[in-house]
Amino acid sequence: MKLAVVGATGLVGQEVLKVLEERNFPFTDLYLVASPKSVGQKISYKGKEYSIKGLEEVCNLIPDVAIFSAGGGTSLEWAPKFAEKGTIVIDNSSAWRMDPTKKLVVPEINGKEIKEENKIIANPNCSTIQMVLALAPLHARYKLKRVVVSTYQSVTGTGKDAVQQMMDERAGINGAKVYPHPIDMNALPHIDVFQDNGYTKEEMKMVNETRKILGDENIGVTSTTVRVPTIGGHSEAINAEFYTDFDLAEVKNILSNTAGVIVQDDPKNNIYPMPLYSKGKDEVFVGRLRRDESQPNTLNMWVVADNLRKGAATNAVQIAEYILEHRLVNA
Ligand code: 2RA
Repeated sequence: MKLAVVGATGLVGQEVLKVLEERNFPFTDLYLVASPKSVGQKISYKGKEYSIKGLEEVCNLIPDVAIFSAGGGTSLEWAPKFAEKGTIVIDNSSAWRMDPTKKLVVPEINGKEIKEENKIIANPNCSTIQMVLALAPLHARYKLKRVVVSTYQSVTGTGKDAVQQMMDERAGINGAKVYPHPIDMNALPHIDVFQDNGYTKEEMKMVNETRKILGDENIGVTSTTVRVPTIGGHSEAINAEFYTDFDLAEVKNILSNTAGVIVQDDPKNNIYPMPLYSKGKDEVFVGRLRRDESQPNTLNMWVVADNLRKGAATNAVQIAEYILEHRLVNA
């Protein structure tokens, strides 16, 4: 099995390498790809040095699987070229997510949708992944009617320069500028670009991707996404209305028995999920479970996950593991 990691020097690419190492992902060859200015530089993986290569060179080496975390433009141009040669591309960008011919996969929810002919598989947006992982088992039991979500998203979701901007501001240095406003000691209700309907692209990702992954176009979803000066992960306040009523103890039990979800819900002892403690973890943490007392069949919860892990790298590696386990790759 020949594996390529495209965008190997970025925050997500670096996390992909960590996850591959931790999970002892089985490959015979590893090709690391980054922008032309990084070609020839070395990256160490499990004590071995790998030289960074260019896209064309690695495309011609025909890896069995390529995990792309290099932005939408690179994916739009190069994923089809890799796929044409027979490589399965697992793509972290938003380029292919809403393409009706492409699967949008969270393996625990809809891994079964992946078929041998799917050569480009889309990894959902980070804020969507953690939300749907918590909602999917509740949707299966009580059927979702409407979701209202507000996010508190880590600067790591923007990339290295955004982390630098926050750190520079904290140190009083006039340095990196990624956001249109200061981010430290601030909250920006602005993630990705604004659309004609007044929502940001990030907000519409949460609407459209949720419906596609859960396979139900009738679920109402509305979202406000906010960047906050945190690093460990994204947090979400989710208000979920169901068609049927639920028992809170049963909700807790369902979530506690959901693969990839950890319930941290003991408010009397100040136990609830926090981004500081989700950093480097693969699970999605759920807490503050309570009834919305303003209307029937409605649940409030607080969901936190490391956006670079389950929100990106871990989910992508899990897709690669799924296609290996189910022999959907000719390696
Ligand atoms: C963010 N959702 O946090 C993005 C990263 N894919 O900005």
